[in-house]
Amino acid sequence: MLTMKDIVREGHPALREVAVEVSMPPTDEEKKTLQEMLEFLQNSQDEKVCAKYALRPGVGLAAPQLGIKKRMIAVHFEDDKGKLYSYGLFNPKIVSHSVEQAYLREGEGCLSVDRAVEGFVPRHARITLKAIDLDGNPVKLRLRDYAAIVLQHEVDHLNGIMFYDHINKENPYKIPEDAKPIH
Ligand code: UDB
Ligand code: ZN
Repeated sequence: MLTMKDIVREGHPALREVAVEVSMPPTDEEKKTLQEMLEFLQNSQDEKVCAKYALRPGVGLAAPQLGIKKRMIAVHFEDDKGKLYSYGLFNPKIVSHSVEQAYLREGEGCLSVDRAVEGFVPRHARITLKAIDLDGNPVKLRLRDYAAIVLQHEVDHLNGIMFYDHINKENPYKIPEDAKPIH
């Protein structure tokens, strides 16, 4: 199983590179890696497993965070309505997004960042994302608010972008234009 030791931290070059598309169909190894990424998130949210292996409770993970420069992400979380988003996704692509923005009141963190970084991270409030799921089926997800933010954070990792790249340098707590706070 994957643990925090498998996650690369700031300074690792994979976090700043553009990851390459996975050619379809994925290899067994690619599928296994993506499955393990999803399992890491599930384990990290299980109180017992989390404590035993000292995991940080994660809601999303991108392959570059394992030092793997491939376009694969996993997410596992519930939205405020209790709807579960649990996916391993190949080649996710944001095909459209709202003009309206959203940001987490608490700011963001990252499994690859071992320090607190203060400030609001402006994101699109709504996105439509296309990808191939773990079963090889094309999926089209319409996401809003928290779900949209998590998926944008993970897709950013595939493009070498860290959450703090989006924070206003002069005033980290400047409210982004046309943005609503989440949570
Ligand atoms: C996270 N977890 O996984 F509201 F049960 C963050 C970390 C960096 C704090 C571990 C998180 O937000 N957990 C969480 C939140 C809840 C309820 C709950 C658990 N990520 C994923 C990441 O780094 N992916 O690359 C950071 C998030 C910040 C905004 C979106 C992703
Ligand atoms: Zn991250």
